[in-house]
Amino acid sequence: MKIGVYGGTFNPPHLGHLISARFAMEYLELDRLIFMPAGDPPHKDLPPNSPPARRRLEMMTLAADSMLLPGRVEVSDMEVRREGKSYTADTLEELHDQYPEDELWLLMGTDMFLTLQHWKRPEVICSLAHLAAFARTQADSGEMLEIQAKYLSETYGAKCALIQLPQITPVSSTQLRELLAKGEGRQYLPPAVYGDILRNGLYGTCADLRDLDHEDLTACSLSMVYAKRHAHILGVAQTAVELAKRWNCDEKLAFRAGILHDCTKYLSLEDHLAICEEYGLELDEMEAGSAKLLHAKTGAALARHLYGQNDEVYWAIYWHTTGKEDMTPLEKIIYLADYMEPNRKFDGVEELRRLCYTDLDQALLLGVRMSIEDLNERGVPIHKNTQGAMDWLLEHGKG
Ligand code: DGI
Ligand code: FE
Ligand code: FE
Repeated sequence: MKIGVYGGTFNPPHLGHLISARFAMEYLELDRLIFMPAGDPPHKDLPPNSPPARRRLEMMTLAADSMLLPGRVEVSDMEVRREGKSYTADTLEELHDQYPEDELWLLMGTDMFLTLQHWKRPEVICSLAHLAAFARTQADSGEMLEIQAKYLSETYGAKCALIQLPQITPVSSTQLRELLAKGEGRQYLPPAVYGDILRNGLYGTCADLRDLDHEDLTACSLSMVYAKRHAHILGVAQTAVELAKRWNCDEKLAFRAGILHDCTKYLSLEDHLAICEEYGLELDEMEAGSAKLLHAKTGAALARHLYGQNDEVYWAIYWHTTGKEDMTPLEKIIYLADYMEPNRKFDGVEELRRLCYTDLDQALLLGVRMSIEDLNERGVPIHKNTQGAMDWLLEHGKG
């Protein structure tokens, strides 16, 4: 197996890293790629406003996840865990012990490649891994790299690949930190990384989370969930806006409820219960044991208390999983957008989409009915509010 090892401070990780990683994976035909954030980089001091290593590791984890290559791309905490300076030779020894049969490729930028002989134990590095250097600018591609490759090969028996990147993202982490402090630069970051930076006030950003524009609110929400759910969340927000237009509801509120509706989807039951406790949410027995049911309530709580959303948004999120009797138009819209946004695929979804634009209550009835059938088939107990939604629609002649 060919394994790429991409080290760096990732302070912060940005699109340039991801583009070069993806390109290297194809170019070198790597089976796997391991991002390796440095704990304490030996070659440079981190600037004073740098977040701690654990936070850089978390940002890198969000960035790697956004590549949507689960099983192929991972982030290692090996250097963050290790005491003292993060020497690449130590890391490669550890990786070699872990993967004795595999071919390791060390990926790095030009500047690193050109100084490799000054690193600690370059002979160890070159014996345990092949080297791949990214040429960052056109000028890089020239003679210097060739000369260095020849030198490393003659001196240490290194095998080198020079990778000319087709598309250079015109930003460095240094520039990016400056931009972030001025409230700029989000276009250079995976949205989830940008959201993480905002939520934690990193790099001098001091966004008021209770007053974010839609783009920043989106970034924050996406930073709270795995990337495999991003398309769904964006789909719900977009669909909710379209339904709001159709049914004369507030499009902005629809967007915000849609974008935040699943923000707590991947919290543990323990974390859900802690949020419920903090905000005084009352739970029945079924809810208290089900993270699946609780994410609607905790999502609503964070929308209100963390992101400053109003009651309409709060309740639309609160009821999005079960529904309830006598729902408001916005509650119906979020429930239905969640059900039939463009990424949802199941028998009958077309019929449900059509009904959403012709008769909201008929659509709701169909949605609740399908939901109950599905839960019954899977042997999952029906929550009283799900049943309440159904009974109310039938009693009020919507059937
Ligand atoms: O969060 P999503 O996956 O986008 O969708 P959702 O908020 O509708 O959540 C779906 C999950 O909620 C699904 O795993 C089943 C669960 N659920 C929905 N209604 C009920 C329910 N679970 C129980 N026990 N009872 C319900 O009435
Ligand atoms: Fe949900
Ligand atoms: Fe959802």
